[in-house]
Amino acid sequence: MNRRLPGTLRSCRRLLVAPTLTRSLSTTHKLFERQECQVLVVGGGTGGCAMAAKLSSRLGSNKVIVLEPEEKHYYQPMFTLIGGGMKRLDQSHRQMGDVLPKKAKWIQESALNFDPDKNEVSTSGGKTIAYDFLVIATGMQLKYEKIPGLVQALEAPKTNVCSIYSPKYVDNVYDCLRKTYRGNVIFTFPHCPIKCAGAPQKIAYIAEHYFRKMGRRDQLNIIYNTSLPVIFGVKQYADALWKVAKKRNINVNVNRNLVEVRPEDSIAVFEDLAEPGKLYEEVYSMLHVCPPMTAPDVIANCKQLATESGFVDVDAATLQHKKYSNVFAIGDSACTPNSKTAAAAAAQSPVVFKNLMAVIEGKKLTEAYDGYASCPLVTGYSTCILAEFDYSLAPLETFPFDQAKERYTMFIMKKTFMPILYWQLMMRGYWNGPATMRKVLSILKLKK
Ligand code: UQ1
Repeated sequence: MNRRLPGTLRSCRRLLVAPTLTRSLSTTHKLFERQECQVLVVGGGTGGCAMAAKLSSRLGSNKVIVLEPEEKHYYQPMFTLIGGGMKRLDQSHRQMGDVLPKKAKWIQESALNFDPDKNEVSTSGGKTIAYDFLVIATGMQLKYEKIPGLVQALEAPKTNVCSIYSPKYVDNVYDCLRKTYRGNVIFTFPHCPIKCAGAPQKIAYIAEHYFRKMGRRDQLNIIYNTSLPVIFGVKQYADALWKVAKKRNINVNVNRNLVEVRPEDSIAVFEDLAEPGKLYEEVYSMLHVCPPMTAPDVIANCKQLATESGFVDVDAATLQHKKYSNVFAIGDSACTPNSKTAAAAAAQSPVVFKNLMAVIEGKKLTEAYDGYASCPLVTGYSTCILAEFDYSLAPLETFPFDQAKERYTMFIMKKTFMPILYWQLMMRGYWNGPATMRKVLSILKLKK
C-alpha cells in the first residue's frame, strides 16, 4: 500500500498540474486541479460533519477537506415527525456551509472514484484530492426506482403514495394523511438493510393516532407489511411493539415485501418471502413506502474498499479499514452490523476520532465501538419507546426506568431535546453518544 507518512502535516493547497496542458485546455482546466489534505472526509452528513468538527478542531485550520455535493444538511431523524405534521421540513435543515466547521475546507462536489492505493479520490468537478488519511461517511442511497411503478406513484398528483425517507417526498406524507378517509392504509418495510429501521413503523403509529384524533379510525384498515420476519430485532422492544400494534388494531404482516405499485388502480403488489413467488395484490387508499436502499455506488465500485455487499470493509470494533490502515468509516456506509441511526454515528464518532489520531501519531488503537444504536420509536403524538441496544441486540439503556414502556418524557426528548443536541453539540463535535450519561446514571443505582 502506497501510504504517506503519518503525521505529515500538509495544508490543503491547490496545485495545478501540467500547466502547459491546462493552458491549452483553458476551458477544462479544472479537470486537472489537484488538492491535498491531511484528512479527507467524504460526506457531510451526520457522521461526516461530526468527524470534520472533531478533526479540524484538533488538527487546526486547512488540514481537513470535506467532500460533499449537497447545499443543505438535513436532520433526518425529524422526518417521521414531519410526516405526522409535528414539524415542518424547513425546521429540519440548515445550510451545509453553516454546519461544516469553519476550520475545514468544503469542496462542494461528490466523489467519483476512490484509489486507496494512491491515497486519492477523484471528484465530480474533475479534481483529484490526495489525502494522508480518509474518513468515509457517504451514507446509504435511496433506491425508489427498484420498485416498478413507485417513482411514478410518488411523483404523480393525487395517488396518495408517499414516503418520509426523502426530503423530496416527506412533505407530502401529511397531505396524504389529511386526504385519507376510508380503506386500506398500508405501510411497507423493504427486503434489504436500511437506515433507521424503526421509521417505517413509527409513521404507521403516528398515522393511526392521527386518524383516531380525526374521528376516521373506524373507516380505516391500517396495515404494516414488513419484509422482516419480526416486528423489531430486539426481543424486549419487539414484545412491547406487538402489544402496541395489537392495542391499536394495526395489522402487522411479516415476510411481506413490496414488489410493485400500480398507481392507476391503487394496487400494491407484495411477495410473501416465506413462500417465494407467491404474490398478493392489495388495494390501498394510502400507501407509505420505505424504499430499498444500497451502499453508495462509488463505494461498491471500489473493490479494494468494499465488502461484497458494497459497504466499507471496516473492523466492527475499531472502525478502521481491514486493509488500509489510513482509512476509517463512520455511519451508514460502514459494513458494521449495527442498526444505522444518528445515535450509532454519535457513538462511533469518538472511536473513529481517537483511533485515527492514534494512527496519525503512530500509536496503538485503543477504542472499540460496541455496536450501540438507539431508535426512539415514536408511537403517536405524545408517546415514545426509547430502544437502545448493541451489536448483540441486548438492550443498552441510558435511563433508570423501563424504556420498553411508551413514555411522554421520551417523546419530548425525541421531539424537542434531540434536535438541539444534534445541532449544538453533535455537529460541533461535542456529542459522543450517551455512554457517559449511562455510566453516571448507573452509578446512581436507580435501576431495578
Ligand atoms: C443520540 O445520541 C442521537 O444522536 C444524536 C439521536 O439521534 C438524533 C437519538 O435519537 C438518541 C436517542 C440518541 C441517544 C441519546 C440519549 C440521551 C439517550
